[in-house]
Amino acid sequence: GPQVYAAPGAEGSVVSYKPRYDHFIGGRYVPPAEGQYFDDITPVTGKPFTEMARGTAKDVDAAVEAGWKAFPSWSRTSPAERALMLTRIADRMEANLEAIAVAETWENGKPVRETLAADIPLAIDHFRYFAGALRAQEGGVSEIDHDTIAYHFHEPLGVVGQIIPWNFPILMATWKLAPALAAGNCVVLKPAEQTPASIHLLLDLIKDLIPAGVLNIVNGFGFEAGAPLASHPRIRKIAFTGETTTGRLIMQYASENLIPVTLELGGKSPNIFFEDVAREHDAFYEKAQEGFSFFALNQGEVCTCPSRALVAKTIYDGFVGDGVERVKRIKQGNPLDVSTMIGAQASNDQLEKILSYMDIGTQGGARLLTGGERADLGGDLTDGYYVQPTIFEGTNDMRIFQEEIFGPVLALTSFDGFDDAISIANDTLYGLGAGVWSRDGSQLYRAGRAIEAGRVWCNTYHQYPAHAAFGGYKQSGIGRENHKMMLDHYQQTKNLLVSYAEGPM
Ligand code: TXE
Repeated sequence: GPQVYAAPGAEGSVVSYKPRYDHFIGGRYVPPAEGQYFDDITPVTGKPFTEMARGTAKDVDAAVEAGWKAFPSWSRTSPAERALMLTRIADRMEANLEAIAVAETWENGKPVRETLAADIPLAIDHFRYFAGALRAQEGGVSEIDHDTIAYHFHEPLGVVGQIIPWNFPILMATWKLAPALAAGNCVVLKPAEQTPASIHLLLDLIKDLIPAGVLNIVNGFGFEAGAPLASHPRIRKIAFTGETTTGRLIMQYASENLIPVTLELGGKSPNIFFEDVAREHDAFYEKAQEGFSFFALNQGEVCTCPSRALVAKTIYDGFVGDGVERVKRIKQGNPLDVSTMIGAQASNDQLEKILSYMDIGTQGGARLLTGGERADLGGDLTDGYYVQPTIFEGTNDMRIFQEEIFGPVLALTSFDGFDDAISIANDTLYGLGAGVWSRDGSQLYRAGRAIEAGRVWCNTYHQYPAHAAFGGYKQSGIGRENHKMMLDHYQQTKNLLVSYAEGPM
């Protein structure tokens, strides 16, 4: 590929958008019932580039209806047939990798080197993984007595609702779509209002592979389109990724209909560096330094962002000094340039939220070690939403250590011994991710088991393979994503209890 991809709309771009996108319902594009559209803005330049149908309850009704119409025949397809569809989707995505990656970058502001190497390949693999997992799934048979048998079948739930965020638009859609479709459900998906376009670009590439009504997409805002979906009396499950406060609402809506909910919510993940990390300045030390700088990956807009670093007191000055130098070298620039390492925040709201936390940090008594401001990259990028990677030093009781900022802002502190590290790590409402770094396997194990989080990376960070379970403890959520266990989240168990006895019971 080129060094700098052409911006969509410019000559030579691998992406071309339609001027407007409608909802996708029952296998075709349908204009919004209320006739309203809203602008989709690229964070790269801060300018609108296409417009989206603004969904309301009427559109959601039509989409749920279309799902139920498709469900009887879709739910009776064989696992082999559904797995084949998923692998075909994966193949189609792979053949169009560059276009999807550039679209995702344009939509979200993240560097194209990541969308090319991580976001889109991970999404592709996710479809392949669930195709395989489905083929390998088995039911159960047990003997109640010699003439009586209990069969356990997996059955799909029906039409399910899925509401996704803007930080990994395609990957988050894939995490929800692949298991739901594999399991034989029909889906109504609502993309985040900040980032709907890349999902529509993907849809255009794959829609001929999916039977009409099996996948329906309603665009729009949280209260206008998301709430009617999550509270719709005819959906059988709601899956949500977003803010913890919104997650509470989703659970309330779902309680009206008594449907299952999976929630993937916020985090304030600790990244712990034990003393022995700095024993030598070798390749392992470099790897740990890289792990320290990962708070800025994806501009910090990751639910598992290692946004709190805990460094052993005895190595603090040297390790942090090296870490700050490394963070200063993170190359910020045009997200479409393949050498860029940090791009733009996804929206103006997010930019403002992050900048407000710079003040909250300073006013709360934290010490700024690097960054702390909006980055002006000049030219077309001047109005884009760029923030410098930032490190604050302070204590775990400060707001910047307790509240999810969702930006490239690290809250850094020290600890004195193993127990202190664990107690600081667990002193949070959240429990999504964590990192532990040590040369001592037993220390890693003990720390990993003691931290209250659904995913603890040991001597690594920010890896998201399809076959490792992902999800939150405490207020970070309910349920899991990834891993074949997800099929269970999208299925119910049918038990047939059969008597083969020929005589009386
Ligand atoms: O989230 P929302 P926002 C965190 C992060 C970020 C903050 C705010 O800290 O700064 O949340 O982001 C839909 N009924 N995370 O406001 O509102 C909405 O349209 C139904 C962490 O964007 O939770 C979008 O599709 N749906 C996070 C989705 O919910 C509703 C990822 C997420 O939006 C709704 C994103 C309602 N009442 C933000 N209100 C993570 N953990 O990965 C909103 N939505």
